[in-house]
Order: sequence, then C-alpha cells, then structure tokens
Amino acid sequence: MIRELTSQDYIALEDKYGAHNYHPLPVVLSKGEGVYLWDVEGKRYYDFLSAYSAVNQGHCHPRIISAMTEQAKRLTLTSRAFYNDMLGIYEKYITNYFGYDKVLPINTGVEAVETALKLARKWAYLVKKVPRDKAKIIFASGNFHGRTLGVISASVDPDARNDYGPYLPGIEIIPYNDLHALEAALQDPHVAAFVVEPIQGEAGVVVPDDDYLPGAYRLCKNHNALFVADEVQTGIARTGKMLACDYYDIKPDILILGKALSGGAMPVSAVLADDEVMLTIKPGEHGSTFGGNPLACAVAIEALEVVKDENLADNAMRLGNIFRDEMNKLVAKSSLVRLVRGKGLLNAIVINDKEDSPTAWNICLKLRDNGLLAKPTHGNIIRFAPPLVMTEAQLRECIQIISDTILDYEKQA
Ligand code: IF1
Repeated sequence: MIRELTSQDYIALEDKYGAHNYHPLPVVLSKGEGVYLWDVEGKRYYDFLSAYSAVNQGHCHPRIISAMTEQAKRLTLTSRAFYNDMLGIYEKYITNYFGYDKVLPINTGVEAVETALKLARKWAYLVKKVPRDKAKIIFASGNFHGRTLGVISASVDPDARNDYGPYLPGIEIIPYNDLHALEAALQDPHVAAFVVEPIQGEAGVVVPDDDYLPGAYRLCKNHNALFVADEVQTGIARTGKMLACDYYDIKPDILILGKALSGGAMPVSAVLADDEVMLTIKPGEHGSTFGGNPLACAVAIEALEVVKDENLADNAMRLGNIFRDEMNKLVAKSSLVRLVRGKGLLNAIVINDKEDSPTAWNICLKLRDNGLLAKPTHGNIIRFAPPLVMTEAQLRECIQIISDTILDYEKQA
C-alpha cells in the first residue's frame, strides 16, 4: 500500500532511524529550481542558505544537470588506478580558470582541507627542510574547516570538538583578524602554513579588516610559510568576486575549493597549488576512490562555465550591495537587528538579544512561514546566502519578507 507521507512523517523517520547529529529547521523539501525550494506539501520558498553556498548556480541548474546525466550514462567512475578521458580535460580547465600549475581533485570540503594540510607538511619537510615531525600549522580562532579529527583539532568550537580527543598535534590557534598574533606565531621556524577563511562563515560571516588578508599573505611570504586559503564557502562567486582573495589581489599558495564547484549536484572539491608545493606528494602518498571521477569532472566544468556565462560574481556583488543597504535601513528601524555584515551574497544579521536566546531560531521559523528559508548560526546570528542566480526583483521581494517578518516579530514580542 502506498500512502502519501506528510512533513511530520518524514521528520519522524529521520528522528527514529537517523543519527541525531543535526537539528534541522522543521521543513521537508522535495524539489528545487533556481532560487526556489518546495516542501512536500507543495509550499514554495526562497532559499536563503543555498546548502551553505553549494548551490550558488541555483537548484538543479539545467546545464549542470544535463552535463551530469549525459556523463552518468557514459562513465561515472574508474578510480585512479586507470586514466579516464575526463580528468585531464578537467584538470587543464580548472588550473587555467584559477591560474595554478596543478590541481588535486577530491570530494568533500574537509577532504580538500586535509589534503592542503598534508601538502603543507610535505612541503615543510621536503622543501623548507623543517626537522621531521616538527612542522606546525597555524589556524585562526573561530574557524570552520569541516569535521575530520585533523581539522577539528584546529577548532575552538566546543560542539565540533568536545569528547573527540586526543587531538592532532602541530597546531597553533591564533586570534582571527590579528596580524600581530600572526607575526608572533611565524617567528617559529617550523611553521609550514597559515590556514585561513577569507570570511569566517560559521563564526557568523565575520569579515576581517581590509589589510588583514594582504598583510597575512605578506607575513607568510616574509617567513617562508605557505598561505592557505579555505575558499570552500567564500569561493566561486559567492562574495562578489570569483574568489574572496581576488578583492586583495592575492594568490594563495594553496587554494581550497568545494561546495559550489559542483553547483550542489554532488560532492566535488579541489586543492590548487603550483608545482613546488603540489609535486611534494608522490604516487601512492594521497588519494581517494572517487577523487577526480569522470562524473565529477563533467559536473565541475559545467558548474564553473555557468558561473562565468551568467556573470554570477557581478550579480552577487550588485545584489549584495542592495541587500546590505536595505538591511541597514531595517537596522535603523528595528531594535531587534543590531547589524548586517558580509560581502556579495554572503551576509548575516546579528540579532539584538543574548547569544544563547532562541530569538534567531524563532525568527527563522517565522521566515519559513512567510516563504523564506534561512538558518541561524552560533550567537543569535542569521545567515543570508541565496543562490547567485537571483534577480533584483526577487531579491527585493525577499528583503520585504525579511523586513516584514522582523518588524512583525518585534511587535509581538
Ligand atoms: C556541516 C557551517 C557553513 C566550510 C569551510 C570547509 C568546509 C566547510 C569554510 C567543509 C563546511 C559547512 C558544513 C556543514 C555546515 C557548513 C557551515 F555552518 F558549519 F559553518 F557552510 F558555514 N571549509 N561548511 O564552511 O566542507 O566537508 O562539509 O564539504 O553541517 O558540517 P564539507
């Protein structure tokens, strides 16, 4: 017997049979197209999360889905035990796109970060000549780079970290947006790399001072350490440039990409570097069954083509400026919203309430009721990151929804 399940049924299934490692907003989605999502009851929403910036190109972009299905019918996976007719084409395409000698293709964001850490250590021992097992990697406090044991060892977030010890050694955590702290940490001659998000996503879309990233890059150069940019979330047009680092004209020694590299169709990530770094890893020393699979290659090429052909970086820049201007008007009108910050279409509003109060969560429930999906993050902050294919008219409709919802909430509180 087939019977229609309701949202409540689907939620109950996840609750009973799935691990409880998430606390989703209660909405059950079954369809996506462009900037829109639909729940199982058929209600339509504007997506203001974009799967944490993975669907920059919009849900189910026809060109990406077409590239995916065409390739899926031909060849999906060979492993790297053999060559295939897509990988080299993709490697040439993406290295040319971002201006690097080489790429190491892998799957999830955190695997790409792990790859970067391994590369940095290899480079430290083989090129910089750091004594064996002494290499150190510097991270910024408030970072989010994923969920592996290696990466959470660099986290200061108790939720990500607690009761997972012992942690990876060879890590130093310094304050974000603090060049003096970085300069002090770089005095250690064993430093392999400094790993940084150009904008900290999980910390609540924290944009550093304008001189921070170029200053950090220069300090790394002066102290013979690699500058590693985690652009898993900020990259691929999200912040109004192809890369957030493009705002400062800096080219990271190691660039980490993920999420929107596939437009959200499947996990595809990449680590880009020049030969001096990339060739320190030799055959057999790193890899993954699915890394560089032909399906991922076809999808990633198309996803990157779409970003260029549809001028998504320019659109993100233009719409982002409108969004922050309008949110600043809301800040002036509402005592509930303390400030808006961000770059391009990676933005957040800070709610004027205690960090542990449920206000941001409750506002997100009201936004959902009013047809817009966003997610609160730590410290009473709501992240706003719609797909970059949004039109100005759609954005203005969304701004209206957000403003009305917040002013309404304030009246009732
Ligand atoms: C989750 C946050 C976003 C990332 C950066 C690497 C990764 C991420 C800069 C790892 C992943 C995600 C993962 C997701 C929540 C989410 C997130 F709220 F936790 F901080 F986007 F803002 N570097 N970020 O942001 O990529 O391995 O997941 O593919 O539920 O963990 P991944």
